[in-house]
Amino acid sequence: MKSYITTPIYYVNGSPHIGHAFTSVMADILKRNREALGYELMLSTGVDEHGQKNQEAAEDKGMSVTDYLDMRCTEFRNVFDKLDVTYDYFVRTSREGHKQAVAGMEQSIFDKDLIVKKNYTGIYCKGCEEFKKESDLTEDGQCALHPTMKVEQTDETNYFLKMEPFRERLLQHIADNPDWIQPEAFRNELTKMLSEPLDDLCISRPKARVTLGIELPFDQDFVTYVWFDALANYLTNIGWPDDAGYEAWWAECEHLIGKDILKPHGVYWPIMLMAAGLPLPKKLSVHSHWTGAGGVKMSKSIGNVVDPIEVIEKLGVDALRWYLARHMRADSDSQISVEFITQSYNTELGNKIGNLLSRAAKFSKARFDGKLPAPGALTAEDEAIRKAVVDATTGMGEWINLADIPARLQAIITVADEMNNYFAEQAPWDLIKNEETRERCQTVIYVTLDSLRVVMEALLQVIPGSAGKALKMLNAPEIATPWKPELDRLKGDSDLGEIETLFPRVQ
Ligand code: ME8
Repeated sequence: MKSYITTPIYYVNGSPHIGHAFTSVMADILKRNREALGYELMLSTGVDEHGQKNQEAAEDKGMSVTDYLDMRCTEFRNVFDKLDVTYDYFVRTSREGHKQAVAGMEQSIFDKDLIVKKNYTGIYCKGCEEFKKESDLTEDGQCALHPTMKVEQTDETNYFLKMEPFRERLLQHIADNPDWIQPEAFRNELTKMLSEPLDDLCISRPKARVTLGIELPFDQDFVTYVWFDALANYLTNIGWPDDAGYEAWWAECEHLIGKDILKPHGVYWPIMLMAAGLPLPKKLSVHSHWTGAGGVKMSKSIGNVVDPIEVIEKLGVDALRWYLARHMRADSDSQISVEFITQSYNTELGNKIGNLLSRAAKFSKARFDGKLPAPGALTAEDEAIRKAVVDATTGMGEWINLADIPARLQAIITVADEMNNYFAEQAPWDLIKNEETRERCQTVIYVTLDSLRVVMEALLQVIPGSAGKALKMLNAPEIATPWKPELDRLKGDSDLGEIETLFPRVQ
């Protein structure tokens, strides 16, 4: 069983930001989920190195294009490493093999007479790297997504891919495969985009304007349009066209994308694939955006930008991973700020999970000779909390869709509340005082720590560093694959590891 998960490849005209961190972390969570289920995984993430805005960013820094791209590439890799994103393949579109494969794809489509050369007059947004229609622009004539970048009037001869011959077929594919694009709101949006005839897609840029790109195989005065080049990464990463192994991965490919790039992934890419005679990806999982507090777009001038590295340095990587996973919404925007992240870290991870672990584990070590005691007979309360923990974590042992992530974590937080109530009600600190209730105390401690072990095993998919540490403290055995919540895997009367505070409180 294979699963191939992709993230967008990010433009390198600036440093990696929270949006980039987000999609790659979600991809990593889905990867860890599939791995827990026993799948063989391929996760690709990386950078989109061509196009006009990257070229201009290098010029602005006064660097050679190659040095600039290398610098940014290292920066993105470092951030993903710090985020514990376990990518299997880091994409660079400047790679020679990628460039040759893209040119091959273009030539094959050209040979089918699906690419035409013509003059085009229109408006170009460098931010989107796309031609715009008047109707796409704001009242003052700018791109709604990149209002400060200033659209440009262009009058150029270019090469265009015919799109309209494939529109009906794509609509049919969406109708026949209702899960092909999720969530539903974006399926509807895509269907709407496809409800009217499609303009031909400009797939070239004259070298007179843009040099940073892949030369067209059939006309050396042009480079390939950055989107045509970038989208093809999903195939070239897995060895298309030469490596026979690519087909098995491609058949299981799921793209994770933000709503801003729905059109390239929902319209251009499937049509490019159809034109090249290739099958479509298995799935397109779309998410909405993060905004600053109050729903305001993040911007340097407002000062509400959340920098992933600053958050990691202040609160640790798992505070960030947790917030992103727990508070994301696939079909509506969500808000993020350092304050919100701190709050969710302190109250959810710290108070509800970390504290219970350190209280119960420290108590156990202090009162039972450094050990986890063996349980006695279980009461109805013990059985109830154990069942609740299994129920709440079962979802992490099943296939998770991007949009499901927050609900699965909400279930864990709810059960953590119940575990805290159980612990408070059973009051092991009272039970230890009498010889007659000592065994009952052992049982409560065992049930609490074994339940926490189940929770931590489930959380390995989301906050692997902290959950791994917790499992070490508990001296838990290796987890089995496929994973599912299983009780009583901690051995009674066994040594506990060193207990540290998992989520130290941050003001
Ligand atoms: O579009 N909230 O690159 P890009 C959540 N190179 N996610 C966000 C976000 C936000 N506020 N802002 C950005 C490109 N993202 C192309 C892609 S793929 C073949 C080529 C994330 O650097 C989200 O995943 O503009 C979005 O789709 C992506 O970053 C855009 O990154």
